[in-house]
Formats: sequence, structure tokens, C-alpha cells
Amino acid sequence: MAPNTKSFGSLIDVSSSILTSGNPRGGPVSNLKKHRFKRKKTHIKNPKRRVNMKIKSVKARQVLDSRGNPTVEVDLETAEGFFRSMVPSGASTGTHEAVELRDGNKRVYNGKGVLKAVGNVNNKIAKKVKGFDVTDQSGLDKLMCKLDGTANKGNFGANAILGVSMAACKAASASKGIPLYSYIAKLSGHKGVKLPVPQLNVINGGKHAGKENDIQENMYMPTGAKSFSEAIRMGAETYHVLRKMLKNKYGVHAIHLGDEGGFVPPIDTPQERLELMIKAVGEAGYSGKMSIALDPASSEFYYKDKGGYYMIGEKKYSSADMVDFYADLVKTFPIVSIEDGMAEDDWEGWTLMTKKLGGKIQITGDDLLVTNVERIKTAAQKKACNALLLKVNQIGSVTESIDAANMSYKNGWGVTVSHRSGETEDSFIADIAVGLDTGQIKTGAPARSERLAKYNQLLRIEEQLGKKAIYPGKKFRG
Ligand code: 2PG
Ligand code: MG
Repeated sequence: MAPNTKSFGSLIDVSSSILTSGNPRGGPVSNLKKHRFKRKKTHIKNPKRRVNMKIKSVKARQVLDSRGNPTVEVDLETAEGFFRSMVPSGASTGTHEAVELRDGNKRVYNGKGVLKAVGNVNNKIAKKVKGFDVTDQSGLDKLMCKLDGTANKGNFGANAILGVSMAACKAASASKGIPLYSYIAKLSGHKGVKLPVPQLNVINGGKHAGKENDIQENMYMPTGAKSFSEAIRMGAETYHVLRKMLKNKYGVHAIHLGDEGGFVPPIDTPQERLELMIKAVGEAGYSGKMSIALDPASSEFYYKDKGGYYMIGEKKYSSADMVDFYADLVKTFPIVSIEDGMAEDDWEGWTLMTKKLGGKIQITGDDLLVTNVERIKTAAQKKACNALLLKVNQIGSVTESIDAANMSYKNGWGVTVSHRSGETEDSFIADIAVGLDTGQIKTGAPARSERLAKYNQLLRIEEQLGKKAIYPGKKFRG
């Protein structure tokens, strides 16, 4: 039976923890303040509201992501209303990631359909989680992992499990009458007051731009801003200066956008791209206030079978050559963070890079760690990196994502919450970044609504936190 429109009001607000928690049943926004105030009071004082925490129904469907590929959407119903999540999807995926279940029928969506994962939610997970208390996030996630029965969620699909896990988390925050980021902070043992320094991917390369043997992401980090909103302003203004510059220099083709909203100019040398980025910073008036982060995504240009070498453009590099190459870039440009500078299983290369550059910059593991505590443990033992890139769909549940962040903090590492190149309008990762006090988020250029959904949600959170909000700037690593 289709849910009534009043209840479905909250679905429109899935991207906004404020509206979801303040006004879970929808209704006119003008009533929001009054409504939120009332709910908080009654809820805190009335333990009987626990009854509202039970899952009434779970329904998944196939929708499309920002690349026009199918993905899983989940609507989870409690007495508070309906709560929706949408699952992101990568292109430069690590081989150790949890399984993203695709149908594989080449005649339908090029094999990328997710009807099997959708069916797993609707036919297998839904009935088992009916009646489960959404505020028991780890119990719910454990139950789904147990039912799946594999180490990599290969049975149900991480895309199926994560959809339910995120929707339950939203439902739980609403039942507690607090914003999603505050709820995640409580779940994970953090304060939930730190706005992240954004890593804004303004020049897209590699797989996100249809290129090979190429640095994938060239990002601005507004470390000199005083607040998150100032950081976004700096990022957006500089992005527009860069756009003009690229158009003047290379013509209109240079300002077409890649998967993450950054430009794809016909510039192949990494140095030339960075020079232009820094020039744009100067013209925008932010010299000295904007740092740079890179994600080469080097597993994509590592040729393991042919003796193990990297290749950028036409040039081959050993692991040691790559470290020298990065060291040169770090000397020349204000680079503060390099992610996946080495390939996912080149442990020696990672350790070498961390030894040589880890004292100076952040060395972030993405494909290396895949948000997996076991790989984080190994990396810590080998001193292979000093930061985690946290992607919820790499591991496939909210609880395991929190565990990955907490273990990274224990190692003294930095943590960056990250989008995927295939994204949706769901802004869950904005709330998780604040909830975990990571101090960093990577969610694309300041362009394209699937990217802006996250930055805009962070603007709302900043407004709601008011004076409590902390923007770490240069201290983004915690
Ligand atoms: C990455 C991500 C996100 P993808 O490599 O960090 O930018 O790309 O989602 O394609 O794996
Ligand atoms: Mg990466």
C-alpha cells in the first residue's frame, strides 16, 4: 500500500537532518520551530516513545545515480514517518571493497542493474528487521551482516545492507528528536561540532574524466578560512576564476565537467594543472589561504603484472620514483594531503612514501584501506599511511564506518569522509562527517547538485550549531 502523502513529507527532507528530526512527518516548514520544540520536550520526558523506534516496514527500489547508473534507494518506516537513503557508487573502486551487487545482464543498463540487491532488501532483509529497534544501530548492522553470512557482503550486497543501515540511522535520529549529526556523534562517542575542511575537486582526471594513466583528483582545501561557509565561498569563487582562466586559455572544451563536477581541461601534466590552480587562487584573492590535496588514485595506473610499475602519461615510475615525484610536487605547491599515492597492494611503496613524506603531509589510504578495520590494523602495523578515507559503501554499514573512524583516531590518524564519483541527492555523509568530528570531507567540486547536497547540508549544520561550530582550518587532521 502506498504511504499517505502526509507521512511521505519527511522523505522530501531526507537530505536535511534538521527537517527530518525536527519535523519527521513533514508538514509546512513554517511550523517547524514550534513542532521541533514540542517534540523535544515530550520525547525526552516520555520513555513510552520508545515504541516509535521499531521498524514498521522497509522498501527498496531501483533509482539512478549521478552518472545515470542504477542504484539502491531504501524507504524505512517507523511510527515517526518514512526515512529514505540512497547508496553511492564508485568508478575507481578498490578490489578489497565490500561487494556492490549488480545484476550483470548486459542488455539491461549495461549489466549495472541493482534489482537483485533491491530484491534482497524487499524479500530477505525486510521481514527479518521488521520490529527491530532503529536506535540499536550496531545490533541491526550485525544482524544484517549475519544474515548475509559472508565477509564481504557478497550475498545481499553492500548496496542492499548500507541502504537499510543509513535509513535506520536517520529514523533513529528522528525518534530521538535530535539532528542526524548529533545522533551519529552520540553513537560514535564524539562531540559532533566540527565542520569539515572541504576537499573541492576542481580538475577531474583519470577514470572520472575518461582518461588513462592520469592523476584523478586535484582539490582545493580552504585551510585559511575562518568558517565552513567562508571555505565554501572561497572554493566557489576560485572555481569560477579557474573556469574563466581555462576557457580563455584552452577554449570552451576545457570547461566541460567530469564526474565530480571539476573541469576536464586538455592539460596532461600534473604540474601545469597545479600551476593554473594556484594562479586562480591568486586571482581570486586567496593567496596563502588555500591548500591543495591530490588523489592520484594510483591503483588505476599501476601495472602489477608487468613487473610492477606506475605510469603517468607516457612515463613509467617505480614506487621509489613515485615518492620522488610527489616529493617534488610537495616542494613546489602547497600540497597538504595525498590520497592513494600508491596502489592498493603496494605495501612497500606506501611505507616508503609515509616514511619520506608522512612527517610533512597527510598520506591517506582509500583503495588501500577500503574503510575496513582489518586493513587499517595492517596499515598501522606497517606504518603505511597516516589517514583514512572513509567511504560508507566501501564497507557497507554505518556501524562499521564508525568503527573504522574510531580505530583510525586511535592510531593518531586523520579521517576524511568521502563521496563516491557516482552520487545521489542523499547528504548522509555530511552528517557523518560532523558527527564523527573528522575535520575533513571530500565531496567534489562546488558544482552539480549531487555534490552540493552535501556542502549545502553542511551550511545548514553550521547555521544550526551557531557558536558551537568549530572550523579546524589548518588543523584539519585533528
Ligand atoms: C576516490 C573516489 C571518490 P570513486 O577515488 O576517492 O572521489 O572515486 O568513487 O570513483 O572510487
Ligand atoms: Mg580515492
